[in-house]
Amino acid sequence: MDARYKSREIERRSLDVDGLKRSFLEWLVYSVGKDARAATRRDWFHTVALAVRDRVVDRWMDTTRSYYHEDAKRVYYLSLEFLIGRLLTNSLSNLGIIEECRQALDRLGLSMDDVTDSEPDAALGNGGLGRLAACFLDSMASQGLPGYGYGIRYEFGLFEQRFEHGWQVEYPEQWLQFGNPWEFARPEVLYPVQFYGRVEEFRDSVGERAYRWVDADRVLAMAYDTPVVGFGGDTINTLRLWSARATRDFNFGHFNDGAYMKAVEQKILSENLSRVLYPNDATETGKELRFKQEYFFTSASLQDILRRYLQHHTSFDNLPNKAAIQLNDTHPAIGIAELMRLLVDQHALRWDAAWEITRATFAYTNHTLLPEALEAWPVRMVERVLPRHMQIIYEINAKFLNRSKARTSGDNAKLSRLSLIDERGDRRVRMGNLAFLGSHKVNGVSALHTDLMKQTVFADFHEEFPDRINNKTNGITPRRWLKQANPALSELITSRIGEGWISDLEQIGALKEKADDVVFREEFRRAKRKNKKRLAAYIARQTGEEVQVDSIFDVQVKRMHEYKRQLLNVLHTVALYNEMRDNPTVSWVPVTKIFAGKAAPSYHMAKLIIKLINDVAKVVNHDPSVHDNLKVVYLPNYNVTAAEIIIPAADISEQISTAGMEASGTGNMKLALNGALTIGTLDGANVEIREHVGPDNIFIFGMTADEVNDLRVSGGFNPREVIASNPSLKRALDMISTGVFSPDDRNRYHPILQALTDGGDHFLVTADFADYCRAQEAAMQLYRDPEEWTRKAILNTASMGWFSSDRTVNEYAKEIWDVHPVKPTHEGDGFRP
Ligand code: F58
Repeated sequence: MDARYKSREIERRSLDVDGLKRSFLEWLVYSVGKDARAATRRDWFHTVALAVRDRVVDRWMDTTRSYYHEDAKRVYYLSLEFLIGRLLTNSLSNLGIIEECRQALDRLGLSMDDVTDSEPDAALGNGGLGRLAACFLDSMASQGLPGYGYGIRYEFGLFEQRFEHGWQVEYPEQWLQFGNPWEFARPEVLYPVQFYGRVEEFRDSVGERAYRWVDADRVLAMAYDTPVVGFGGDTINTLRLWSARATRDFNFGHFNDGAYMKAVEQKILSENLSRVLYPNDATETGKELRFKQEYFFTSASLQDILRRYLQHHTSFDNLPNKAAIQLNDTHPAIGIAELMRLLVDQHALRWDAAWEITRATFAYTNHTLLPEALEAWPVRMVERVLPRHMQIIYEINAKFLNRSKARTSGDNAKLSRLSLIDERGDRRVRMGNLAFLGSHKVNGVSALHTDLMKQTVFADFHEEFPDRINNKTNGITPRRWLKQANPALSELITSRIGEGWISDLEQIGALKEKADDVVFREEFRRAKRKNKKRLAAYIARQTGEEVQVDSIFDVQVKRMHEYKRQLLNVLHTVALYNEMRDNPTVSWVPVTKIFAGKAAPSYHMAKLIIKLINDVAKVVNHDPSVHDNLKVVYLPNYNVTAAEIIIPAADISEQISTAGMEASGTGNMKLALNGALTIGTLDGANVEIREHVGPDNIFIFGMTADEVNDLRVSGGFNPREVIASNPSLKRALDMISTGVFSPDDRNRYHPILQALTDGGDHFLVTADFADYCRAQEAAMQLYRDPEEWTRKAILNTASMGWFSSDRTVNEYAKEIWDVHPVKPTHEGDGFRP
């Protein structure tokens, strides 16, 4: 090879400061096309990202090649959402070259923060479900597991949230506007995906009845690949996202007639499939487009998986030994019918053989018990959009119900609950039932949630298939949520116990003994204070509000939903405000209530609660009689990037959902790992967090899931009585209902009051209020004793080792996927970070 090329090759891989600097200059000029004097921050971000990407490409190919050569069993994580956030710091951190990069930029007169802050946040998800998928990608790569993510490359991610007069207003999130340096477009990786049309019956070569799907519309799915850098840079996995392309760019007939609009109409319509992420959380829109999105990415992914499998194999018998497909919720569950179609219609397998292969290949994770969030598509729509799949679903159902009939000794009510079709009213396909039946394993995401699955949504299925449901408590990646988001605390931890915790979070347990070390406590507090200062500056920039760094940072950040009970928190805020005003001579512990989170655009009650919090903030923050002892802020546009600033700064973590309703929660884990003390109900993974951190180091309050259930079964309770008997609650509600916080519109909050009284207070806000206030009071008292507070905070951090997503994916790998780590062979680049 020409020596000049050779040296450039080496340059591309160089990880030292000089090599990085030279690469940056080269990339800036030759790829971004800018002179250093004219380059904007964004240009520098693109430059650095492209140079970093160079450093992963060889290792990425090595990884892919190793999987191929070993014909390793792969796991395919199918998810309609990947909430990845920014990738620059993450890639640098996992490659172990943050400092080198900082210095290289420094030599160019640039600040690393300016460069990293120019990266848009990739928000291809709504909340916990999407972020879990992103944490799993990081963990699979860091564990050396052959894992692929498959999803949609949405042109618009989750909407940008702004506040106008305190109301949430949505704006499009144009994350791709300036290009995405991390992705590789693969115009040659293209699969047809069909919709509509009809099914034709015919006789195959041996005279058997067979079917083909004809006269369908076609869209193409084109791949975009993003390398997923594992910690240490040894394994680089792939996230493959599909983008919709029209089959014909122009209809020339129309175009020649001068009907330009008509000519491009078809193109725009088919490409709408990957246009926008549905922003709904918990309630399904029932939109045909959403259903088509699900099928679009699932079909393309399955075609790609089968193509890869067929490179090494001629029969499908081995598919379950070479591919595990994990369904992240029911969004890709149509894949069960699709794989049956591919195997039976396209590859001429017999039904029973195909069904066995399908079931052995798929596994399904459930993320919610809320009935309104369980997907059920109208039969009429499925029939129209995917006629062959509807037939297949009927066939699966008929065979299953026939078999069950004998076993249930004709219990018709049970059979109708087991059916894939909900026959009540408008007939619907129950995607949860399809996912259950077509999978060999079904899991919940916390111990409590898995138990409740067995008792509620899947009780009948659990009776039929007692070994199928298992639990996989969620986890979070310590790389992003501690090392990267909280450098102050990470460095302190590493200085005491070494850096083993980054890839083996259980090692963080060694900090437990440091909880009694005064010097360590002091340093732990210093790290927290640094993070609080950073957050205070962020709050000032975002909201104009000045908050006291030494106040309690009481944080509730998550999607806005009634079951998550931000309302309970704001009611406590009003009650505390009243107490402070009533007792001005008491020396109050200053409190800053910090909220963030988006509401689904059509979820009116959630939006009204956001407005209430903003209205309360306006009054409280400007009332001199509380002497700045109470501040309320609602940070706009919560996303992964904001979370990385907020979470490390929290003193208190609010995890206050109505017991039984939050499947797991993962924010609860991030906050506790960063040394926040939890105020929470015994819901989701809070139960397990309590077991790990110990009951003395967490503030538990409220009704248990069993108590909630008993209360509901016995016909509910009378919230009016509860309100009448609690003067502080009554006063807070009276203030809200009489317009103290909404003088411009006194009736604004009637729907909230209504829901809490006549509506029966479904989420038990009033029922849990008194105990919540007690827990808050206990936390405030403890905060007066900084040593004791810090001791408990350290114990929280030190006890969260088990909640690493490395542990979670290893459990999936062993107990569901049967996949094993593969060590890639790297061809002579000498790279060892
Ligand atoms: C969340 N679900 C659960 N759904 O609410 C949370 O408890 C759990 O920790 C997390 O999954 C991970 O297991 C969630 O985020 C969604 O965002 C769906 C998006 C699509 C529409 C329905 C809700």
